Amino acid sequence: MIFRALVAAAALAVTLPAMADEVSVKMLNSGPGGMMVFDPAFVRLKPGDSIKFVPTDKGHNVETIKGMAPEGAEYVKSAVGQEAVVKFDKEGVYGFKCSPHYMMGMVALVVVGDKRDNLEAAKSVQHNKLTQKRMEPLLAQVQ
Ligand SMILES: [Cu+2]
Repeated sequence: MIFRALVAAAALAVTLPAMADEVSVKMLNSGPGGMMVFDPAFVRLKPGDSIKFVPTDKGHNVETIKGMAPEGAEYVKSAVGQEAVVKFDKEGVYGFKCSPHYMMGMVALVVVGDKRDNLEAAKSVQHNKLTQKRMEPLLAQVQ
């Protein structure tokens, strides 16, 4: 009896496709991390998952930080004030900024899958002092 149930469960696990998830990240003038923030600012994903960047407050966008994306990843730059859905197929570490508020430390970090090939490269990217202060604890969450 138990054996049959286990076989059935195993067959189900194999035949069900891995479900892709979509995570919402709000873009805010003021949030848990202070002024001008992505919320959450740190997101962990499986390959194939997406993030919907929601301009809850207008005047924000999302853009790839140069040097903070896995090789072959698509460069992202959304229009200010517009919702943007970004799909993540390449494993690795992704840094994002809001173009108008990068200097104010509006950054986010996304980790996809288990590969960390570009982590050291991402860590070596230079930001201004305020942005660096926000980026460091995000990078510290990558494992
Ligand atoms: Cu912004």
